[in-house]
Amino acid sequence: MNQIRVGILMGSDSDFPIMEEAAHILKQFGVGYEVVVTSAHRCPARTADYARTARERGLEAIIVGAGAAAHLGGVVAAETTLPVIGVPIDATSLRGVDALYATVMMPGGIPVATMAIGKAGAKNAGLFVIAMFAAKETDLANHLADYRREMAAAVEAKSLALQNKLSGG
Ligand code: RP5
Repeated sequence: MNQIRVGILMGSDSDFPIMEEAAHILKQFGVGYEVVVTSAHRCPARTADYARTARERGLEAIIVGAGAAAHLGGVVAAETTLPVIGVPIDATSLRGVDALYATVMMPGGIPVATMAIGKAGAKNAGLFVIAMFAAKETDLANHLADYRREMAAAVEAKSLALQNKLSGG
């Protein structure tokens, strides 16, 4: 197992089907991570303790997913100087817009880098961490450039396939 560099936190195990997208990216890039369920509301002391000790345990970034009354990212950011990336989750009748606002609208002084709602946001949280680490790590930077090239090639292939289908080819 790679050294654990990133914490992936979520307010409930019900967030995992979304947050596993971040884990998939970190795994793909060979960056070690841990997955932890902890809540800003249901277990505030455990959450604060995790954030306060994160740096001394060797973590370099924390990805946080939360849905209802999504304060987890902000609470974690308040307790650590590590970069915190927030993922709003669609967990209520407001379809995640509530979580987006709660996560993104931090008061000046305590930032949470907020991604899109849902799976795209979780995936991008993983990629954002890779981009941060890649600023100083050439292997990761090369891997990220390859990832982008493959993505572009996949779009081209899909376009060709669609054109062939439409032209009856
Ligand atoms: C939030 O409440 C969690 O992040 C989750 O998105 C939402 C619902 O949690 P459960 O009731 O499914 O445990 O704290």
